[in-house]
Amino acid sequence: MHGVAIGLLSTFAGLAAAELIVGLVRGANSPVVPVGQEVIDIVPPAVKDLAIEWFGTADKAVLIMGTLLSLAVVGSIVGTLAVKGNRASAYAVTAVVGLIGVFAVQMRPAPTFGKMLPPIVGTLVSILVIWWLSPRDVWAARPIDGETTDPVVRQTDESVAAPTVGSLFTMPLQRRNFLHGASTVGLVSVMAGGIGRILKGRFDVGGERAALELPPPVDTLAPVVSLPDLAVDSGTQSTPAAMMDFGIAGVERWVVPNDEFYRIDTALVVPQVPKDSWKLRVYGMVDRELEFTFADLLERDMIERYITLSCVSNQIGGDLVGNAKWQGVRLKDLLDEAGVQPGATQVVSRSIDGWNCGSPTSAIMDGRDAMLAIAMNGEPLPAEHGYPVRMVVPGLYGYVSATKWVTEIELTRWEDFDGYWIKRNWSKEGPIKTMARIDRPKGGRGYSDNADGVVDIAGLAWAVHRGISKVEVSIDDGEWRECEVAGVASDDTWRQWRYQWDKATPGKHSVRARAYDGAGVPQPEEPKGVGPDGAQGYHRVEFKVEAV
Ligand SMILES: Nc1nc2c(c(=O)[nH]1)N[C@H]1C(S)=C(S)[C@@H](COP(=O)(O)O)O[C@H]1N2
Ligand SMILES: [Mo]
Repeated sequence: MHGVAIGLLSTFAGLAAAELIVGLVRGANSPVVPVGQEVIDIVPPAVKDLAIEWFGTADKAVLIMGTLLSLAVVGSIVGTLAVKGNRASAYAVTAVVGLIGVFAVQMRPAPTFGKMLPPIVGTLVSILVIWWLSPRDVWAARPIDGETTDPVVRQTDESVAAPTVGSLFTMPLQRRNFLHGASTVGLVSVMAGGIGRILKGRFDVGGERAALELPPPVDTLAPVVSLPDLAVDSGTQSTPAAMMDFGIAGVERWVVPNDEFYRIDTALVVPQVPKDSWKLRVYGMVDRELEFTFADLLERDMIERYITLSCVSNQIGGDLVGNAKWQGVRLKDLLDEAGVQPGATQVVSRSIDGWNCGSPTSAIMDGRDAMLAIAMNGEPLPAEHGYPVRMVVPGLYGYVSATKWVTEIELTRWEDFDGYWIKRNWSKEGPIKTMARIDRPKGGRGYSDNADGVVDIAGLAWAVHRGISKVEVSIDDGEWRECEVAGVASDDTWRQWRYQWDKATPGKHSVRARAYDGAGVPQPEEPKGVGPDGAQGYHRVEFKVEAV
């Protein structure tokens, strides 16, 4: 027990010391971050998919907890070694754990000495704590079997009599010393860690982001409105978005607010990239290499577009999809300036966090609104959505196009490079599939609608960049009925749809929905999971109508 206590304390003290360094050195992270990050990148795709399936977006928290737990276990072993008189091996194991931390930093993009300091200092502090707390002279401290301590001391110091006292520390003075030392270590650690946490706040981009003034876009796309009468549901909304939004309760809004927008990335901690340190390099198969600062970017003509983003991992009926208003610089303009060479069929984009992806050059140069975005829904990009600059390419899943915290664009051949997820068995091409989602009624047992014979069936449909021409629903597997569709700003956004079922009868029912893209091609019916190129099939919801 005593050894475990020493081990856990030394681990805690090491992590706390590391945290203090994190507060002092920009770009440094707690050792659990690079180690966890390496685990993310190294584990076989099957394990990764399983983790996502089990834990969903909590997978990162689970990974951090797992890493901390492993450290605690190793720490306990180390502490036990130390009290057993095997201090040399205790130090050695601690040093090896520390080296793993340093090694992990080395494996991450742009390793610097500063980034290696947290594991180095943390390890040294751990060793120091083990040395300080473990018994100096094991043999002297070991009591003879059956020997009792001074009864007078027992009466005055209750803790001595506690049954948890290890056999090594039955001597009152030593035990009191240990408790004193342990609480000192605990207290100092909590303080160091706390100070580190507070200091770390300095490196957040929240402040500069709030102060950033966006230049007005020179080119905004006027929403194309084709809405029938919305008197019933749209209420008093007056923004253009209101014409795209039926305003039906339970249906995702046409524009998803930033703080509710889905977030998917491999980053264990959100990269904090100060805009003044940001640079973008355009290189590879181009006539002229280019380099841009954030200020350069702000001086360029900007477009503003509504574009729907989707994750390839979105299940049928899932919510890893959203529509936002993006503002940025057209990628085609930049690439034209650089001069794309013939044969450069792939645009590889890389993030400051090491993540990367490849998009077909054609998808970026064919006139669609592919952009380097700096703003989302009228605000600078939130840090978790790529501040200060990210890519957005209408019509491609995020994993092959939407690089956040982007700092490099390389033109290369399609066959010469495979992006992060392609190496992990996802399809090299990732056009977003046509999909209809039913948001209302919500599925599951016990659903009831206000059953005056009318049930509002409604949701969203997308075939990003191809547009949505028609949505149909089938109730109780009956005939397909055409839905009413809301307006859209362009073919690059999803579209709300609704169907008022006015012959609803009490009892259990089901509804399926299917969408047709702009060319009139219906989404495939055959159900298929998310791998390797996105889910397909009809969304089906079962619900119950209650009599009133
Ligand atoms: N740097 C970085 N960019 C990334 C990713 C990532 O893991 N790292 N994930 C991509 C994926 S898979 C998706 S679906 C989108 C999600 O963007 P969002 O989090 O802003 O919704 O970001 C893309 N850009
Ligand atoms: Mo994704």
